Amino acid sequence: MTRALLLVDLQNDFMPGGALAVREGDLVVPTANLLEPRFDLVIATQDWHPPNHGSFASNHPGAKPGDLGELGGLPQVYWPDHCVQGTHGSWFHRDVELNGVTIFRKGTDPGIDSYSAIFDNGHRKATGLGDFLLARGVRETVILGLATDYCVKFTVLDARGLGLDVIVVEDGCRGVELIPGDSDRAFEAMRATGARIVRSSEL
Ligand code: VGL
Ligand code: ZN
Repeated sequence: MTRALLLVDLQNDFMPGGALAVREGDLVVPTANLLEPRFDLVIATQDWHPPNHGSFASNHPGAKPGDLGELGGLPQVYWPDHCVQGTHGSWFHRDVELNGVTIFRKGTDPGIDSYSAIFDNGHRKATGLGDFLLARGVRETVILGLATDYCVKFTVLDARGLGLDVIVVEDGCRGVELIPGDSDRAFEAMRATGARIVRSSEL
Protein backbone atom coordinates (compact mmCIF):
# COMPACT_ATOMS: atom_id res chain seq x y z
CA MET A 1 0.00 0.00 0.00
CA THR A 2 1.37 3.38 -0.94
CA ARG A 3 1.32 6.11 1.66
CA ALA A 4 1.93 9.72 0.77
CA LEU A 5 3.00 12.59 3.01
CA LEU A 6 1.27 15.85 2.16
CA LEU A 7 2.88 19.07 3.36
CA VAL A 8 0.39 21.91 3.12
CA ASP A 9 1.53 25.47 2.34
CA LEU A 10 4.81 25.63 4.30
CA GLN A 11 5.43 29.04 2.71
CA ASN A 12 7.07 32.19 4.02
CA ASP A 13 3.88 34.24 4.01
CA PHE A 14 2.33 31.82 6.54
CA MET A 15 5.38 31.93 8.80
CA PRO A 16 5.97 34.48 11.61
CA GLY A 17 6.75 37.81 9.92
CA GLY A 18 4.89 36.79 6.75
CA ALA A 19 1.93 38.56 5.14
CA LEU A 20 -0.62 36.08 6.55
CA ALA A 21 1.40 34.92 9.52
CA VAL A 22 0.28 31.85 11.41
CA ARG A 23 1.43 31.78 15.04
CA GLU A 24 4.24 29.23 15.49
CA GLY A 25 3.94 28.27 11.81
CA ASP A 26 7.70 27.75 11.63
CA LEU A 27 7.56 25.13 14.41
CA VAL A 28 5.98 22.58 12.06
CA VAL A 29 8.91 22.60 9.62
CA PRO A 30 11.15 20.27 11.70
CA THR A 31 8.20 17.87 12.04
CA ALA A 32 7.78 17.83 8.25
CA ASN A 33 11.49 17.17 7.74
CA LEU A 34 11.51 14.42 10.36
CA LEU A 35 8.66 12.55 8.66
CA GLU A 36 9.78 12.95 5.03
CA PRO A 37 12.33 10.09 4.94
CA ARG A 38 9.62 7.63 6.05
CA PHE A 39 7.59 8.13 2.88
CA ASP A 40 8.15 7.04 -0.72
CA LEU A 41 5.99 9.88 -1.95
CA VAL A 42 6.12 13.39 -0.51
CA ILE A 43 4.03 16.22 -1.88
CA ALA A 44 4.27 19.90 -0.95
CA THR A 45 1.43 22.21 -1.83
CA GLN A 46 1.96 25.87 -2.63
CA ASP A 47 -0.66 28.62 -2.44
CA TRP A 48 0.15 30.41 -5.70
CA HIS A 49 -1.92 33.51 -6.36
CA PRO A 50 -1.72 36.02 -9.23
CA PRO A 51 -1.52 39.67 -8.01
CA ASN A 52 -5.16 40.26 -9.05
CA HIS A 53 -6.46 37.36 -6.98
CA GLY A 54 -10.02 37.92 -5.76
CA SER A 55 -9.27 36.66 -2.23
CA PHE A 56 -7.13 39.75 -1.60
CA ALA A 57 -8.84 42.61 0.23
CA SER A 58 -6.68 44.94 -1.86
CA ASN A 59 -8.62 43.90 -4.97
CA HIS A 60 -11.96 44.99 -3.47
CA PRO A 61 -12.34 48.76 -3.01
CA GLY A 62 -13.15 49.60 0.62
CA ALA A 63 -12.47 46.09 1.91
CA LYS A 64 -9.89 45.27 4.55
CA PRO A 65 -8.24 42.00 5.52
CA GLY A 66 -10.51 39.87 7.69
CA ASP A 67 -13.70 41.21 6.11
CA LEU A 68 -16.20 38.68 4.85
CA GLY A 69 -17.18 39.22 1.22
CA GLU A 70 -17.94 37.20 -1.85
CA LEU A 71 -15.93 35.59 -4.63
CA GLY A 72 -17.15 33.46 -7.50
CA GLY A 73 -20.60 33.29 -5.90
CA LEU A 74 -19.20 31.93 -2.62
CA PRO A 75 -18.66 33.57 0.77
CA GLN A 76 -15.02 34.63 0.95
CA VAL A 77 -12.77 35.88 3.73
CA TYR A 78 -10.72 38.73 2.28
CA TRP A 79 -7.04 38.20 3.08
CA PRO A 80 -3.97 40.38 2.99
CA ASP A 81 -2.03 39.95 -0.27
CA HIS A 82 -0.13 36.69 0.22
CA CYS A 83 1.68 33.98 -1.72
CA VAL A 84 1.84 36.12 -4.85
CA GLN A 85 3.43 33.97 -7.56
CA GLY A 86 7.21 34.22 -7.56
CA THR A 87 7.56 36.46 -4.51
CA HIS A 88 9.64 35.60 -1.44
CA GLY A 89 6.41 35.09 0.50
CA SER A 90 5.26 32.44 -1.97
CA TRP A 91 8.38 30.35 -1.60
CA PHE A 92 8.78 27.57 0.92
CA HIS A 93 10.38 28.22 4.30
CA ARG A 94 14.10 27.89 3.71
CA ASP A 95 14.43 24.85 6.00
CA VAL A 96 11.80 22.72 4.27
CA GLU A 97 13.51 19.71 2.67
CA LEU A 98 12.38 19.78 -0.97
CA ASN A 99 14.68 17.15 -2.40
CA GLY A 100 12.53 14.59 -4.24
CA VAL A 101 9.34 16.39 -3.26
CA THR A 102 6.56 16.89 -5.82
CA ILE A 103 5.00 20.34 -5.77
CA PHE A 104 1.33 21.08 -6.48
CA ARG A 105 0.15 24.67 -6.84
CA LYS A 106 -3.33 26.02 -6.18
CA GLY A 107 -5.22 29.31 -6.06
CA THR A 108 -4.04 30.38 -9.52
CA ASP A 109 -7.51 31.36 -10.82
CA PRO A 110 -8.20 34.99 -9.78
CA GLY A 111 -11.93 34.29 -9.73
CA ILE A 112 -12.02 31.58 -7.06
CA ASP A 113 -10.07 30.63 -3.95
CA SER A 114 -8.70 27.16 -3.34
CA TYR A 115 -8.06 26.25 0.28
CA SER A 116 -7.96 22.58 -0.60
CA ALA A 117 -5.01 21.28 -2.58
CA ILE A 118 -7.41 18.95 -4.42
CA PHE A 119 -10.38 21.09 -5.57
CA ASP A 120 -11.15 24.81 -5.58
CA ASN A 121 -13.63 26.14 -3.01
CA GLY A 122 -16.57 25.63 -5.39
CA HIS A 123 -15.42 22.11 -6.35
CA ARG A 124 -15.44 23.38 -9.94
CA LYS A 125 -11.92 22.42 -10.99
CA ALA A 126 -9.44 19.82 -9.78
CA THR A 127 -5.80 20.76 -9.22
CA GLY A 128 -4.62 17.36 -10.44
CA LEU A 129 -3.42 16.21 -7.02
CA GLY A 130 -6.34 13.82 -6.52
CA ASP A 131 -5.75 12.05 -9.85
CA PHE A 132 -2.00 12.04 -9.16
CA LEU A 133 -2.50 10.24 -5.85
CA LEU A 134 -5.02 7.74 -7.19
CA ALA A 135 -2.86 7.01 -10.28
CA ARG A 136 0.05 6.13 -7.99
CA GLY A 137 -2.04 3.77 -5.96
CA VAL A 138 -2.01 5.93 -2.86
CA ARG A 139 -4.56 4.70 -0.33
CA GLU A 140 -3.44 6.62 2.74
CA THR A 141 -2.27 10.21 3.13
CA VAL A 142 -0.55 11.69 6.15
CA ILE A 143 -1.23 15.43 6.19
CA LEU A 144 0.31 18.34 8.09
CA GLY A 145 0.96 22.02 7.53
CA LEU A 146 -0.66 25.45 7.49
CA ALA A 147 -3.21 26.50 8.19
CA THR A 148 -5.21 24.02 10.27
CA ASP A 149 -8.47 25.97 9.92
CA TYR A 150 -8.24 26.61 6.16
CA CYS A 151 -5.97 24.75 3.78
CA VAL A 152 -5.26 21.71 5.96
CA LYS A 153 -8.94 21.30 6.86
CA PHE A 154 -10.27 21.52 3.30
CA THR A 155 -7.50 19.33 1.88
CA VAL A 156 -8.34 16.68 4.47
CA LEU A 157 -12.07 16.91 3.69
CA ASP A 158 -11.45 16.53 -0.04
CA ALA A 159 -9.01 13.64 0.48
CA ARG A 160 -11.67 11.85 2.53
CA GLY A 161 -14.16 12.66 -0.25
CA LEU A 162 -11.92 10.79 -2.69
CA GLY A 163 -12.02 7.79 -0.37
CA LEU A 164 -8.46 8.12 0.88
CA ASP A 165 -7.52 7.17 4.43
CA VAL A 166 -6.27 10.32 6.15
CA ILE A 167 -4.05 10.78 9.16
CA VAL A 168 -3.60 14.37 10.32
CA VAL A 169 -0.48 15.18 12.33
CA GLU A 170 -1.81 17.45 15.06
CA ASP A 171 1.53 18.88 16.20
CA GLY A 172 2.47 19.41 12.54
CA CYS A 173 -0.36 21.92 12.08
CA ARG A 174 -1.02 25.50 13.22
CA GLY A 175 -4.08 27.66 12.55
CA VAL A 176 -4.92 31.24 11.57
CA GLU A 177 -7.53 31.40 14.36
CA LEU A 178 -9.46 34.39 13.02
CA ILE A 179 -11.89 33.30 15.72
CA PRO A 180 -10.27 31.63 18.75
CA GLY A 181 -11.07 27.91 18.70
CA ASP A 182 -11.14 27.67 14.90
CA SER A 183 -8.33 25.11 14.89
CA ASP A 184 -10.06 22.87 17.45
CA ARG A 185 -13.27 23.10 15.47
CA ALA A 186 -11.35 22.28 12.28
CA PHE A 187 -9.83 19.16 13.86
CA GLU A 188 -13.33 18.17 14.97
CA ALA A 189 -14.70 18.62 11.42
CA MET A 190 -11.83 16.52 10.04
CA ARG A 191 -12.41 13.81 12.64
CA ALA A 192 -16.14 13.78 11.75
CA THR A 193 -15.27 12.71 8.18
CA GLY A 194 -13.23 9.79 9.46
CA ALA A 195 -9.77 11.35 9.47
CA ARG A 196 -7.54 10.21 12.34
CA ILE A 197 -5.83 12.97 14.31
CA VAL A 198 -2.51 11.81 15.78
CA ARG A 199 0.68 13.21 17.30
CA SER A 200 3.86 12.85 15.23
CA SER A 201 5.33 10.71 18.05
CA GLU A 202 2.58 8.12 17.44
CA LEU A 203 3.46 7.67 13.77
C1 VGL B 1 -4.55 29.72 3.42
C2 VGL B 1 -5.89 31.54 3.76
C3 VGL B 1 -5.67 31.97 2.47
C4 VGL B 1 -3.92 28.49 3.98
C5 VGL B 1 -4.33 30.13 2.11
O1 VGL B 1 -2.87 28.02 3.47
O2 VGL B 1 -4.48 27.94 4.96
N1 VGL B 1 -5.33 30.43 4.23
N2 VGL B 1 -4.89 31.25 1.65
ZN1 ZN C 1 -4.35 31.96 -0.28
